[in-house]
Amino acid sequence: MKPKLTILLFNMLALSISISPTVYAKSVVIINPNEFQLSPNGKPLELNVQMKKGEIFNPNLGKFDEVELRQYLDGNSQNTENNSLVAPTIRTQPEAYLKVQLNNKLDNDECKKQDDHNTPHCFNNTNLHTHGLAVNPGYFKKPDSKDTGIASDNVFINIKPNTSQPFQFEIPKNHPAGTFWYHPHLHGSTALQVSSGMVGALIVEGNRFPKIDNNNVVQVGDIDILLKDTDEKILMFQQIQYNKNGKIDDYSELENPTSWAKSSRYTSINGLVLGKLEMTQNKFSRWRMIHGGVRDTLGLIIKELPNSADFSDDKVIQQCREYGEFIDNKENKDIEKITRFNQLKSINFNTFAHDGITMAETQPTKLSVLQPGYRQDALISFPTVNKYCVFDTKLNDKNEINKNISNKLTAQLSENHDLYAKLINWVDVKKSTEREINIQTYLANQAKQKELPTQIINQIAKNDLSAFAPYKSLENEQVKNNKQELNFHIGNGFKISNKINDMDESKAYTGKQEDVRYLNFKTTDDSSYIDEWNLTSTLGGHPFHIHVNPFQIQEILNEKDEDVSGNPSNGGQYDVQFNNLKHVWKDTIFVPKGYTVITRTQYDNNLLGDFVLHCHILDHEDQGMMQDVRICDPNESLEICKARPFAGDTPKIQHSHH
Ligand SMILES: [Cu+2]
Repeated sequence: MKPKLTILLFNMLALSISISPTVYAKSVVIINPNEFQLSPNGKPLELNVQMKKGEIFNPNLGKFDEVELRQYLDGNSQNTENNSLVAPTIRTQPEAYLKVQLNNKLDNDECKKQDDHNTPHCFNNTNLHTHGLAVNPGYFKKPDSKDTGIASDNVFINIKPNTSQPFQFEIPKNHPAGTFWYHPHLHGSTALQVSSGMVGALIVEGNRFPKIDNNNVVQVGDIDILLKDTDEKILMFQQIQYNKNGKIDDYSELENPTSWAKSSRYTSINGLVLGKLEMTQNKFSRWRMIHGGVRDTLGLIIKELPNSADFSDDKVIQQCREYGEFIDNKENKDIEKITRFNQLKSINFNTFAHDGITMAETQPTKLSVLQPGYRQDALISFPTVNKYCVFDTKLNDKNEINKNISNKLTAQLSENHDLYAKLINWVDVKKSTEREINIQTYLANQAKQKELPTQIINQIAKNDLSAFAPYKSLENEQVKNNKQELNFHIGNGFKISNKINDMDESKAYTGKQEDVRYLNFKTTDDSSYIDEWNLTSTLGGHPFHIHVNPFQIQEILNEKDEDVSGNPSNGGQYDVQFNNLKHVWKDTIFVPKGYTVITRTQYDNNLLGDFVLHCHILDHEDQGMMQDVRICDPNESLEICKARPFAGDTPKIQHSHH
């Protein structure tokens, strides 16, 4: 029997469309989440997991919904007033030992292990994953110690209610500075906990200056050097799910592709729906955007609301919604409203980092596509004191996790852009005397102030940020002969195959050692340790994520085998989602059905061990779209590497504590 999901995917049901809000949001200002204060005496951060009451604005009903959800809280904070449904930000730096004590204070619900571990279960058990950090995936343990040990980024441990677990993340000296995030990752309860808002920013802050010798950059620096005096917005996008009682207990509320869309809920930022973001005219802010939601694609676009400088908050929200949230589809096109929407001026995202990794250039873009797990860092400035609407526009179906089968408002805007525009938040711009400058001039000015070498200042002025891009390109490297292949498939479960475009040998997660994917072992036929991966999907689109080691995009081939990762203004093939990703480093990449995503990776030999790769639609992951991987010692053969027990079965000592 085919699962219900498959039937739903093929039955594009026409559901009724409703838009009749009479009351709009209270004016709520989006502020950065609270931050953990790092203890000077090296004591760990106290990260509590507990139920917490809060409220979320519901634009469809024009009222706040009372909720009670699993949340991360700062165990040392006296701030009980704060009811924002987002976890505190962790800020750390290269070479730091980030210590966290995770205290699971959820009720002991005496969960029983399911017969099938791919049936979601044990929603009060948890653990902790540092998404995107290149850190040890295992345990630290003193050889003479009898206790369980101190965990690093180990997603196999199970922290039960009323227990605590110490973590220590050793951030390597060469770790990139950037925007990462943390969330629970226990197979079975990941989606439900992340859907409750258990997501926090994890920022690695760098202070390294680029070094030059004989006009060559011999050591890259951190872009943070240039942005020390720049305003920073941490924007955690969440898709917080809850039932009519404001709770989330039943997994069936998550598990099919229509659930989020049908709920008509809005993506929140730092726990706020339709919040107000405060900016200053012509002053760049660094937006650290994190997609911490479970299952909705974001296509962000910022539009200027004409003559709106004196609008009240309510009027801004009302007007933004009128501009963007109109009913439109293939059968029923409202050309007038489409034209009106398109004529609104757009603001550029000057994106300079994907998934926390600084690129060799800033990329101006009007549309910022964020899939679950993605991060983007962008510099944004607003030229007028008008108000601005930030919309989530509807992309065409193959680029979206949720197909056009719900009462989400849709608008077919052009052949290439099957867009609709749902308001996410809006921007209030404070008047200033600053003059408008372009992004290259802004960054070059910052570099001058920091007294960087003239050569680097000149590079920055020409949009060359290679002095700040941490990884060397693998595009010209020799790769291993045996390519890594992976296919996502849905059919009698949520599955992965080790062959591209293959359904027959695809498997749901087994957790068995025989199904571990071994990487990085010594082979006789070549000397290269660089892996090339080919990623495909035979049903739906899935964000591929692998822990610990990021990868570099080489090519993204569409259904016609055209590479769409290039730049269309230099003759590249247009693609709404994948343009300009060629040779960009990421840790999560969307794989639509029919596409082939080709990446390269060089595993960090200081971070050997056992971890996972998976689909970042987290309810897919909980139901089996996950695979165990082991990074072998490059000096050992596959046979020797295979002989060691897998961490998922028996936690083992990875690394001695030092
Ligand atoms: Cu998936």
